Order: sequence, then structure tokens, then C-alpha cells
Amino acid sequence: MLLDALTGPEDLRGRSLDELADLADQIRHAIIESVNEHGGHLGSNLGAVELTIALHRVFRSPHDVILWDTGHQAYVHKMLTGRVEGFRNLRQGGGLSGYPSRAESEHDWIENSHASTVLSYAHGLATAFHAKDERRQVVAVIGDGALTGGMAFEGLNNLGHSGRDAIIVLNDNGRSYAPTVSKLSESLVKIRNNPTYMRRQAKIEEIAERIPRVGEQIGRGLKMSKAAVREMWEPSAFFEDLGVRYMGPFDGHDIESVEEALQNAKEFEGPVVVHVLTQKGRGYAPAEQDDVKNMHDAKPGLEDLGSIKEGSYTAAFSETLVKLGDQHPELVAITAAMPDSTGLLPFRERFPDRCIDVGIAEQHAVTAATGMAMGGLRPLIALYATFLTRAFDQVNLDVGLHGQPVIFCLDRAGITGPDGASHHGILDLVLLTKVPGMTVFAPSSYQEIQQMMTDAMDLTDGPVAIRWSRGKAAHVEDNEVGTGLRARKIATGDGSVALLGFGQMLSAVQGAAELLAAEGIDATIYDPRLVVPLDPEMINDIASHQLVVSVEDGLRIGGAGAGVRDSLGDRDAACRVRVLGVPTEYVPHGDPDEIHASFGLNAEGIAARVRKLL
Ligand SMILES: Cc1ncc(C[n+]2csc(CCOP(=O)(O)OP(=O)(O)O)c2C)c(N)n1
Repeated sequence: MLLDALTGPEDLRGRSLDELADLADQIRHAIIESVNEHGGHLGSNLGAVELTIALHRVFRSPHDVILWDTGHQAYVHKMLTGRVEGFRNLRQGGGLSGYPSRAESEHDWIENSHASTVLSYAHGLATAFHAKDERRQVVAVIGDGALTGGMAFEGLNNLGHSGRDAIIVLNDNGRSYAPTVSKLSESLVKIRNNPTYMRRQAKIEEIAERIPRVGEQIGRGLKMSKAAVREMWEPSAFFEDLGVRYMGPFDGHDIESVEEALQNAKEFEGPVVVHVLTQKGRGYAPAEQDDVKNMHDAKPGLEDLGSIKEGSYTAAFSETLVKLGDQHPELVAITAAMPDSTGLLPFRERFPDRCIDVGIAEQHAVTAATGMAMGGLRPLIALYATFLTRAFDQVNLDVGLHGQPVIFCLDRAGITGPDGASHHGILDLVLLTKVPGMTVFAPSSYQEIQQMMTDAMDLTDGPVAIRWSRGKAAHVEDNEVGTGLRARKIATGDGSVALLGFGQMLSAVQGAAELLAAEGIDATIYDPRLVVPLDPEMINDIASHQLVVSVEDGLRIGGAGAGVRDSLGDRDAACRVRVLGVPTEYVPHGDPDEIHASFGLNAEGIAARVRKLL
């Protein structure tokens, strides 16, 4: 099989179109097989097969730099750059990363999988190559979704202004997770669907064929002249006005046509956009037909990730939000291009006008929410914890400084697992606890989310954040749920040790307490519920213990436990305090339970630590 024999991009050269079509089939098969086994990004990769083959035939990676925005669509790139074998262990602990990885390959330049950064990297690399007089192409592949992020516009503006050489491949499938929210995207789609445009394009090509190759003016050969004429007659005003040439649109599944476009783009000086149209989920019918998000990503067994797991924290949020929407007509929900995975779809269905998708634009979402709150609405922003980090300045100075009652609902907080360093939600507590006036809840159960969301609606003096982890939540009885700004005492011990478990870490703490009880150590147990402000009664109570151990699933330094230690210190408490959490390092992908265990953040690890300290 051609795919198995591939050792690198050079093996793609000299292949017939039929061979390449076979290869595309084999690649699709391998993607579907891998996602079936390990889960991962399905729709995005199926849509990028031919485009990636064309890129690796036209450019000489790694001498030429191919950059992937977000990086979730780089599976094909991995296979074409000598990683077919490793691909079988994609996203597994110790196996290949689900995103580009500099440690894996010299073909991978960037691995930050937060969207919309690629044009800035491209500008930087192009500037460096220019300064050093190196003749290397810089190619940046960006989706129509990622193009809605503010940083992409900043990069585009700077590229156009500086005139640096870069080829921007706009991989346009009309979708982010949900259909892309962008007027620019809409107008590009209009072009695609306009029969007059298509006829005109055919006519232009015909005319271009007839233009004689007269000297310098016409350009470098027929291909160039075709592109130049097409460009002259059909400028895409948006890009052109920024100083970036526009070419397209091209059929992104036609390898020959994409290659021709890329060859033409190489001839231009300055930045150029090559607009290719692709179909998300191409070649796998359930993905092609999924009108929620074309199976952007999927769980093992090819189960759609967008479906909210029954009993999960996300399900508790989703369900409660609809109830609160009924009670509070001023409540609006905001998403940054992820209405499905964050659990907003039921709310959107019921209140279509009160669910706002801003595109992949977390910073804008936060400041816009401030405006909405100022105008009398109650905005709630549903994000993954990791993506809030990008908007910290807006949280602090737009929401916080203005004391606006914006509610942040942060899913996937803590160690998330197979998506690796950029997707773990381990910085949110460190950052949010530094915003004056911020209230932060960490629910330990399904029922706590319901309670905290309801309580959050009553906190109108400033912002509130509720952060929870991925997956199944603990389910508890009514009498095991706290209320308001109070911590919940679960057990009163013998005064030797007080254990605090923030959010999902409560169950590990309870497990540790059981292990310790078997050894005659009776621990006091708290569910602090709040990260800020900490319940003063809890602080007073734990201060009388010999040892206080606080456990969280975020960064250990400067997070929830650090707040506990500081509060005890402020009271001159004599107890020893230990904070258990995630070390300050880029935590790779892997099974969350295994990652927790490696940091001592499970029942055995916590119990062992207490034993040692006592
Ligand atoms: C800052 C940020 N917010 C949200 C996400 C989650 N996310 C990953 S891929 C994606 C959609 C990207 O759409 P597009 O760029 O068009 O690529 P496609 O998957 O459609 O090929 C989103 C919202 C992210 N990676 N980064």
C-alpha cells in the first residue's frame, strides 16, 4: 500500500493523479480507523486530505515552512511526513500528539492549538527569513473559523502592511464547530454559490488562454497571466484593501487545481491568500451529513463528541441554563464558536435570540458581555477553561474593573487528557483569583452546578465564574449540596488533618480519607465550594488542625490552595499547610487518571502525602 511505504514528502513526487487519488482514499481510511479507536478530530482532517497532499508536493518541507492554524487538522501532514506507523497510537500516552509537535518532527513548526495564531507566526518567520536573506517559502493554512479570531486579523493587517512574503491558504469549509459566524465567510460562500460568477470565471480563463506571452508585463507564463487576469477582474476587496492578494476560490479536493494555484502563488511577491473550498467530513457519510458540526471531533467508536454525555457536568449546566432562561428573560448565553460542545444547544433551541455565537473570539466575547451587562442583560459566557486564558485582560479590566455581573461557565477545567498541553484547563484558577471582586465556584457534583448557577444569578455586584471538569459528575443527595457562599463540611475528624478537595478533587480527597481512616487517622473533610471568596468559617475551623492539605486540579502555585494558605497565614494560624496541585509545566497528552496519579492527585497519592507529613 502506497501509504505504508511513504517515508516522507519526497515520496509524493512523480506520482500520477490516479496514484494520488488512491493515496487519498488510504489516508481517509487511516483517519477513520484511528478516530474509531482513539477518538480525535475527524471532520476537519477528512476535509484536508487533498489539500495537504498538494501542499507537500508543491513545497519542500521542512525547508519551506508549512504552518497549521490550531493544528487539529494536521493528521494528514503527520502521515505524509514519515509518521504513518506512529499514527496508530495517536493521542495515546507516549504516542503521537493529536496536534503538530516539535518534539515529533522537524516538519512541525508550531504546536499551540489555540486558534487564529498562524498568521502571526507566518509574519515572524517571513520577517526573519527576509532579514537573513533566506529563500524559503512560508505557508500558513488557516480555516474560515480560525479567521474569525482577532489575532488572525492582526496578523493579516501586519502582513499586508509589511509586504512580507507569505502564502495564506484559506481552507474554507464554511464551518468552525458550528457554521462559521462571519460576514466575510458569508460573502465568500456567495461567490461559491453564484452561477454567474462561475460562468464569468470560465470566460476569464478562456480569455487568459488567448493572451499572448508578451514580455514582462503579462507575467511569467500562461499560468501567471491567468492568475493575474483573474485577480485583476475579481479582487476580493477585503484582502486587497489590506494589501494581501487574493486568488480563488479553488476546489480543495482537486489536487491538480490546488497545486496549480499554489505554484502561481509562489510567483507573487508579498502576502497572498489562496482560497480553497473544502468539505468538512469528506468521504465519511455520517460526518458529511452531520449538520451540527460535520463530526468535527469524535469519541472512540466514532461517536459524535458534540453529544452531551448524560450525567456529566456539562449536562447539568445545559439543563440548568434552560431553566434559568425561563425564569430570567434578561439572561443571554454567549459562545465562541462552540455552542454544541459547551452544552448551549438546548438553550439556543428554546431561546434562539438569546444565544449569541461571536466566532472564535473569546476576547471580544468577554468585552461584549461587559457591554451587554452594562445595558441591562445578564450575560453568561460558556467556554472551555483553557480558552478563557486568552481573554484574561478583558476579564480583569473590562468585566472586573467595571464591576459587571458577567457569569463565566468554564467547562473542561483541570487535566483534560488527550488534547495535550494547550488544552488542559489549569491556569484559570490562578488568573481568576487575582481579579478583584470575582467570585469563583468549583462544583464537586452535578447537583452543585445547579445550585451554583442559581446562586450566581443573585450575585449582581461583580463577575462570577463556575468551573468544572470534563466527563461524568458525582451525583449526590439534596442534603449533600451546599448553598450560597458557604463551604460544606463533610466530616469532622480528630484534629490531626483537614482535607480540602476543590471541585472534582473532592472525590479523591474522600478516597484518601477512607484510606487514612483504615489506619486510624480521622480527617476533617471540606468541600470548599468557593475558591474566592473562601468561607471564613471554614478557615477558622481548619486553622485548629495540625495539618491542612488542599487539593486542586489546577496549577499548584498561585491557585486555590495558595489562597487557603494565605488566609491561614493572615490569621497567624499555627497549622502546617500543604497545597497539592499540578506543577508549573507543560503537561503532555495522556489519560487523565494517569496524569492525576503521576502528580499524586488521586486517593493513594493524597493519603501517602498525609501519612508522610503526620
Ligand atoms: C482560541 C480557541 N478557541 C476555541 C477553539 C476550539 N476549536 C478548535 S477547532 C475550532 C474550529 C476551527 O474551525 P476552522 O478554523 O474553520 O477549521 P476546521 O475544523 O473547520 O477545518 C474551534 C472553535 C480553539 N482551538 N482555540
